[in-house]
This record gives sequence, C-alpha cells and structure tokens, in this order.
Amino acid sequence: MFPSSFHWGAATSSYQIEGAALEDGRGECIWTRLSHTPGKVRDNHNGDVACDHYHRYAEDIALMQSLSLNAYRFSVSWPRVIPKGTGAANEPGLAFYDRLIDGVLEAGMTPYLTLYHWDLPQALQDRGGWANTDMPKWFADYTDLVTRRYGDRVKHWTTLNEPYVVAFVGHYEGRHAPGIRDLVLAYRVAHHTMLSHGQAVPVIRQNVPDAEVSIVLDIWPSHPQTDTPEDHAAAVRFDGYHNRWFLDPVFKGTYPQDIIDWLGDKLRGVDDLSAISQANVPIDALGINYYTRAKMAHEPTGDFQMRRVLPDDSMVYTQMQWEVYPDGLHETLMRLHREYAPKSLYVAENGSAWEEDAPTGDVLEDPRRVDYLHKHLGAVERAIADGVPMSAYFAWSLMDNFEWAHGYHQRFGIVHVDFETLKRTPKRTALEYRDFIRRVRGG
Ligand code: IFM
Repeated sequence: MFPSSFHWGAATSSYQIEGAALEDGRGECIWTRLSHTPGKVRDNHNGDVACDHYHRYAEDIALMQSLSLNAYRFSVSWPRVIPKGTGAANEPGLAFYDRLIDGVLEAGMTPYLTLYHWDLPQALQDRGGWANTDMPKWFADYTDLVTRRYGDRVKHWTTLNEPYVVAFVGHYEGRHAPGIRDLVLAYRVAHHTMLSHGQAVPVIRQNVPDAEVSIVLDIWPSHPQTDTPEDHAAAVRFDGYHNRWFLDPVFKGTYPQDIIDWLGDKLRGVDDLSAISQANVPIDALGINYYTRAKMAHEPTGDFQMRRVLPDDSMVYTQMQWEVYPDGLHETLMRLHREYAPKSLYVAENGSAWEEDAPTGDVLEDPRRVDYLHKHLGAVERAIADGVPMSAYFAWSLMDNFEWAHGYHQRFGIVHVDFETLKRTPKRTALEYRDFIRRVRGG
C-alpha cells in the first residue's frame, strides 16, 4: 500500500528541457560548450531550444496537472541565475523559477528542487570546474542565493543529481561535459562533489529550517556474469566504484576501503571527509535513480579490470542497451534501507527509452514503456510492503528531451515531444500512470 502522503511525480532537468540557452542573461554552461563542439553529441544536437520549457512551462504544468501528478522534480540552471557562476545574480533568470514554482504550487503540486543537474557555468569550468578546491564554496554561495529566494515555497531540496556521472562520465570516460579523460582528476572531482554537498546542506537548513534535504544517487545493483570468484570480485568492485563510493561518504563519512586499496596512488587530493558524513551533516531523504542493473565480468586489462556485459537476446533491453530488470529496484531499496538506513527514500528517476514512431493521433502507443512502468511501480510497492520508508516516485521523464551525448535520439518521455513543432502528445504510459495514481489514491 502506498502511503496517502506519497508524492507521485515526473522529473526533468534544466538543460535537458528549458532551451532559451542564452536568453535573458543566462550564461554559457559546460553543455552549451560541449554540444557546440562538433562531434561531441550525436548529430551535433544541442539544448539551445530543447523542449522550450522556458517559454512553455505553463503548458507543461497544466499537462502534469491533467495527469494527476502531485509533485514535480526539476533543477535550477546555475548559469541562468548566476551567469558567471560566482558574483552577480541574474534577476530575469531568478524570476523564471519564481513563475515556475508559483505555477507548480497553484496547480496543487509539490516542487522538488535539485540544485545541480550537470549544467555547470562555463565560467567556472574555465577556472577548473569541479576539480577546483574552491568549488564547495562556490556551490554553497549558489545554494545560499537559491534557498533564500525560493525557500519560502520550496521545501524539498536536493543538492546534487548523480555525482557519479558528474565525476566519472564527465571526467574519466569523457562522454559528458566537460569531456575530460583523467582518472586521478575524476576522483578529485568526485571528492569535491561530496564536499560541496556537505557545505550546501547546512546552508539549506539555515535558510529553510523546515526543508527535507536529500541527495540523488544513481544506483545500479551489480551482479556477476558467472559464478567464478573473478566475476564475483568484479561485481563487488563495480558496486564500490559506482555505488558505495558515494553512499559511504554521505552515510558513513568514509570511502570504501576495497576501492581505496585498489586505486593506490591514483587516489590523490582526497582527504578529510568529516565535513560530509551523516553524523555531521545528516540528510532527511535519499533519492535514487534506478534504470537497470550491471552484470559484471572480470577483464584482465583496464583500470578496474572489469567489464559490463552487454545485453544479449536472452534479456529485454531498452534503446540505451539497459536491461529491463525491475527486481533490481526492489533489491536496491531493500539494500539501502538495510545497509544505510536513510530516514526516507524516494525514486527520483525511473524510466526507459525505446525506438518509437511519431504519434499519428492524440495518444502515442508505447506498450514497452507501459510494461516497464508497471513492473517498476510493483517493485516499489513490494519494497513498501517489506518495510522500506518510501515517500515518492518520479517518472523519468515528463517529456522527451535532450539526452546528453545521445542528443534527441533517446526518448525517455512519458509525453512525446515533436522537436520541430514542440507539440506535446501524451504517450499511453502517461495515461496509465495517471490511472494508476487515481486508483491508489482512491479517486
Ligand atoms: O537523462 C538522464 C538524467 O539526466 C539523469 N539520469 C539518467 C537519465 C537517463 O539517462
């Protein structure tokens, strides 16, 4: 049974939907820069217009209201409100989020605000970005501005979305902005994301005493491909690299020893964690983004001597090559509750991308996404029955949007967007989700 206070929502992020990339004084961000560098994003797509949510936010709020959602998770674009990252604030940018938040509240929905979902001001990247030791202070100052401005109306605050991706996809694999490939640097960046989280939490508490403060981590349960000890060890290593490297500091104030040992002298500039542990900087809720699991095999070469096994025909997998594995969501929620025991847990993102045709009528039929949604909602429901304190579920995403290095090719929306006309058309998933919400709410 879902609690009556449960929040049912959809999630988005600023760069992926807003567009208006340089309008009303917004500064350049690292994704503006990367996407305008030829060859970095599929078909050289960029977020200059995206879903044009900056101008169509009222339509999007009405859409969510029509789907019976009672919560909306979005992020603030740092360069829209402080174009250079530090220093002068941009009043037109701040006013946009006033309008958005007021509209969400007037529609009877609860806003969940994420401070950082990957669109770092380029001006800060020019000063070293997340690798700069000043980053926690810059982030705290930005947090101060945003919490003072919206804290009277926004009570659900998230510091960072998926610091794993910020650090390792952005600075080790180099697929994401700023497009760097340097393992040592990536660990420094990861550390600064944690310290920034740790500096931001007290600022939120001071400016919004009744806030629910969270961080959002992407958790992939990790399973060995075979029963060999080598594959088992690879699976444990992936869990350490991807999951525990962020969970442990937030909840225990330490980094996992097995990964510290594995890295040896590659781990440099990573020191005191006392500023961020749960004991010193408690959070109220943990948001998790769940999409799939990792099946891991030993690999004789490479920094981590492990390899993610790609799906084969025995698995159902999405356009992202992500296996559909709803049991992993239940497993993850149980594990987090057991091992880390956050006061409350919520699914901050869950969804799937599929090859699909453009709509020809009022609704786009998307049976595979419908199936994915129902199975994952079932996993959440089972976790609640098994005692996990769940407070919300957010579908990723409200609408098709800029899927980072994949451009507009991967469509995660429960609402279809025609990127020529910007017309929104609900997919069947949106209507199924609406009906599910109405059913569990009993009305
Ligand atoms: O689109 C992203 C989102 O920005 C962060 N979580 C994963 C989603 C799908 O890849």
